[in-house]
Amino acid sequence: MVRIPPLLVRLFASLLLLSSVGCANLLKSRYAMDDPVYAAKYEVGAEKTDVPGKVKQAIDARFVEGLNGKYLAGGSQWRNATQGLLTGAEWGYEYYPTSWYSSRVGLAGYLGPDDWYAGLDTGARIQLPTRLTPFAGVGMFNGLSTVRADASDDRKDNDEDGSIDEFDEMETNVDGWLSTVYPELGVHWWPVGQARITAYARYLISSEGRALDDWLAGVQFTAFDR
Ligand SMILES: [Ca+2]
Ligand SMILES: [Ca+2]
Repeated sequence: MVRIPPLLVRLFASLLLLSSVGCANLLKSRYAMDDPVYAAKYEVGAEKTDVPGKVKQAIDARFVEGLNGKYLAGGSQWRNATQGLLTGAEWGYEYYPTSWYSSRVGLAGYLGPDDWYAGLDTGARIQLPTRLTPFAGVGMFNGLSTVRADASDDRKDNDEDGSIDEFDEMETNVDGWLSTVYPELGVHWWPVGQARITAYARYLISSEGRALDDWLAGVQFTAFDR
């Protein structure tokens, strides 16, 4: 029987809880009362008949200034060069010095059929200070990468299967240092005041040349605090 790590169970449980809270919260105009700054501002909610007031408290996300939190993201990257799909995860930290700008730093690792890479990802994003907002960002990745190469002609049993230089033998080589920079576009949504769900697409520009540029799409969940 496959054992599921307790951390994954906890994470899944909190996501479920968040989504149910988030769904119930969709009907509330004061959606971010779990955040002290928002709660102080909208302690007295708008009257039922005050439609502009209701709308304002339903979309206002200026309170995010000063929030910081940990995030977990999962993504997929299409690698044109090998016609392979890499999947990976990122774990990091994001901070809002202002309500319209955030910066982040995290560890990222991606694995595909022919190669993998892992390292440090940093980025910055600008957005509207609203509950649902598009954003634009830039980021940078620096780390190690590997590549799978043909090894059927080097007189070694590279894959240790007992036969040397069989027809489709491959070996994995550490490629060395990989750096990519990327523009990023996406959407942020705050189901509650101290949690954010983000979807993004990045165009990775590789230090290894334009033939290795890739598209990456992902979803990020961030739990904030102040
Ligand atoms: Ca072999
Ligand atoms: Ca070989």
